Amino acid sequence: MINEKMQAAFLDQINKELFSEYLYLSMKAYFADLNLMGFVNWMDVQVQEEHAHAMGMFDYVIERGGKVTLEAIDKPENSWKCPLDVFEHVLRHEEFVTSRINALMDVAEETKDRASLIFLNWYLKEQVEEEASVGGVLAQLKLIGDDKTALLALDKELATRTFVAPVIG
Ligand code: OFO
Repeated sequence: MINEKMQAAFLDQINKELFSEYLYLSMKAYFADLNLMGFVNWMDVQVQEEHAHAMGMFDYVIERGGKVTLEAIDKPENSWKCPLDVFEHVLRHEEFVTSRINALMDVAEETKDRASLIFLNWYLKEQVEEEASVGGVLAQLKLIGDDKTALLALDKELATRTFVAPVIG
């Protein structure tokens, strides 16, 4: 059975993953308003990934004999200066999430919950990929600057991203 401290840490992280889903949904709406449909698609995949991350933890807590209780989700930001501003926000947010996964691993170590430590390994690896993928788009946006043609080319590229349901754990 999962210990109380570990369960509380997971419940807090489920809330943060659901907030991530909400934040990226808000960013998706921002790009839809700009008619940048490739960026809309990229955010849509991100939304689905965050939902899967939250549900992975939700199912895990239950599987370990714990109880899931949900809290309110914070209101996400809904305006940004430009696509670069959005992706700077995404990277900051993903770095924050990485720090939270590390904090969960600290609790797992502290409470000698090895099953949770193994489970959280997947999330840590996922964060490495997330930061790399966001960093890639961010680097391209920095190169693009004010070049609208280049921005539309990137939009086309981002339209090809597809969601693959992750096998968590
Ligand atoms: Fe759940 O990885 Fe992004 O936030």
